[in-house]
Amino acid sequence: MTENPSLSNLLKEERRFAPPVELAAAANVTAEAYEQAKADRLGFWAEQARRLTWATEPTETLDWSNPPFAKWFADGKLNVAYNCVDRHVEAGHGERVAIHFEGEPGDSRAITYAELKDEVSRAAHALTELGVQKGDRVAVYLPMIPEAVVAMLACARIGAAHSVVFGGFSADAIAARIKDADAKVVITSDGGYRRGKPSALKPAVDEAVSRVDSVRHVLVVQRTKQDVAWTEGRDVWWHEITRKQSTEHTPEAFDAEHPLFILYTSGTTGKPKGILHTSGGYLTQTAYTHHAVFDLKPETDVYWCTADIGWVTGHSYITYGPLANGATQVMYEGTPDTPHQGRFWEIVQKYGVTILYTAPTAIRTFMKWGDDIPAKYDLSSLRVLGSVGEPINPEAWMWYRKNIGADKCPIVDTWWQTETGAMMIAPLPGVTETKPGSAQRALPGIAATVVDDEANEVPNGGGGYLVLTEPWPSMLRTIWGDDQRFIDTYWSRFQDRYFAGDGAKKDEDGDIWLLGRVDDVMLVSGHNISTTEVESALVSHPSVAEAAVVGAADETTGQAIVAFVILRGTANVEDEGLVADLRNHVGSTLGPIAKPKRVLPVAELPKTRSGKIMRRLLRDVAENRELGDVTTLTDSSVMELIQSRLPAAPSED
Ligand code: 6R9
Repeated sequence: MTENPSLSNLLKEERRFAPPVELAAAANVTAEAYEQAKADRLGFWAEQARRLTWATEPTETLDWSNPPFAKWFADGKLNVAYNCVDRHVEAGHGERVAIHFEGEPGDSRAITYAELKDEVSRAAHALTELGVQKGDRVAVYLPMIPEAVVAMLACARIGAAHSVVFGGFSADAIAARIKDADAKVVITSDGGYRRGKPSALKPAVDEAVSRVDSVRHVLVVQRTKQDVAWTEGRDVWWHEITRKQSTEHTPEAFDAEHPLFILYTSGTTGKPKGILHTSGGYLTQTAYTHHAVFDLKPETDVYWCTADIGWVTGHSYITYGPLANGATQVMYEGTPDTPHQGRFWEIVQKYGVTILYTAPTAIRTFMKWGDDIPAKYDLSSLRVLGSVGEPINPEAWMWYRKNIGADKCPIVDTWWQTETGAMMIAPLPGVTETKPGSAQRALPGIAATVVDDEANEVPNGGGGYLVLTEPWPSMLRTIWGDDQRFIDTYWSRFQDRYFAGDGAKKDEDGDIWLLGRVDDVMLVSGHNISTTEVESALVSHPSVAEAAVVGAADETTGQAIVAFVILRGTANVEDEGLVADLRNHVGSTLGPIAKPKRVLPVAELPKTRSGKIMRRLLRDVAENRELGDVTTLTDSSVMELIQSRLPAAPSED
């Protein structure tokens, strides 16, 4: 982004949706919160911290004497697991369901808060018996089963930091993460159910553990009952060791800054970064944002976040935020199309889900599958819809609102990162007049803005880099074992500001629109064009369900826009006129500068396990290079499919 410092602002969106009157009248958080936080930001967070139960109440809110190393609520002490479980039982809610588990094969299990307390206590004793102590690290490699939540809370309860690794990553990835964190114990399972069949997990752990020295025990949950290799003395069945433990366990209070977990993000280069989160500030912000942004009413709502536990969204909005708030939630093990493409909506109907939190990649997939599928189910229980993970294209937003939200549910598009720990920019469902495709404004107590190359704030209507200008309670504290990398990665591009890596623009009202990673921005004839805007223009064409665009080296324009599109169920791939039509559609929506040079219909796009499109790989394809690292792809055969289509793909101009 050097030739022209600001990002072009091409897309105009005029649609507006007021909050539902009833929701606004009873909303957990009103517009006053913005005023209150603006007048006294630290006082505001101190008040939110009081939503938690502290063994020692903090007197100091923020210590920012050694930036960028923050300490929040430093003299307070608490136990995170106690806050997520025990205190609800003590308050008389032991019979409330904490987790409605729905297995992929159709088995289900309801776990009350009282039962969760017993299970977490037993698991905590079991970890202690295996030699895990306060300050140790435990790696977790599990499918989406309740034991994943129990394992995380058991670690928190005894003051050990967990490091959850996606149950789909390779032995290499597990080994690298175990090594970096020096984990003593790994918690895994025999396998899990995915796409209608049991898939094994333990073999990858066995291989990883054989390459590292730190692991003393592997604790194995029995899920599928498939055969497993067994190392005597090292491997321990979860059900055998937990069965003999007491359900009484006294939680110890730890410092607010005691490490809670490490979660690795892949990053574009080099070794994965171990993002470190601590206890008091993290739990304060995850609990507050879950209460505010979803308007959670724990007595009546049924909440469902479809994320995997191996993603930060699973940490903050399945385990910690919802449980700290005493929510009843659904947890689903499998994929949205097993055994049929209506599985999600069947689950919404079965449990009467009121709040649904999912990702744009899922929404675009549902669009592709067709409107008739959700239409077969009763979705009338829904009242708030959330989105996270990528910019949501306005057309996908509209589809979500109409086909899932019956044109009445507010949509909260939540921008945040593994590093931020909790939501940072999002509408409030009882306050904000929403705009399709915009995350809108920083939440109360959060300071975000958009700056140009020289760190000057851009005016309304301008585009540039998204930065956070004040520390926040759930911020990462460092990169595990590498303070210098923490400083270099996040705090050196702009002085005293956290740079998130994302491009963004402000509209005429000052609302924020995320424009994708700045590494992906395309430079076409001297204009910085965001991938998001071109993709959104393509998705606004009735034939397109999903699009990914990249800039490929071009002799005349510097870079040329290459678009990969997935067509909707009804569109015909062989339709000769369609490609020209799509190019013209983008030209008329955004202007001629944004017209893709090539449009390639494909069946699938390369995505990470959390559903983000990997444009880097598409750039390799578009520039006829050998593919870079594909290990974090959900399905590596996707790239072969795309490459095989290339020679035949029509090229324009
Ligand atoms: C929570 C999560 C972080 C990156 C982030 C941005 C993208 C997430 C978004 C969004 C636009 C949203 N992102 N939410 N972009 N609108 N609502 O996804 O964490 O996996 O660390 O990814 O995801 O690019 O920088 P993580």
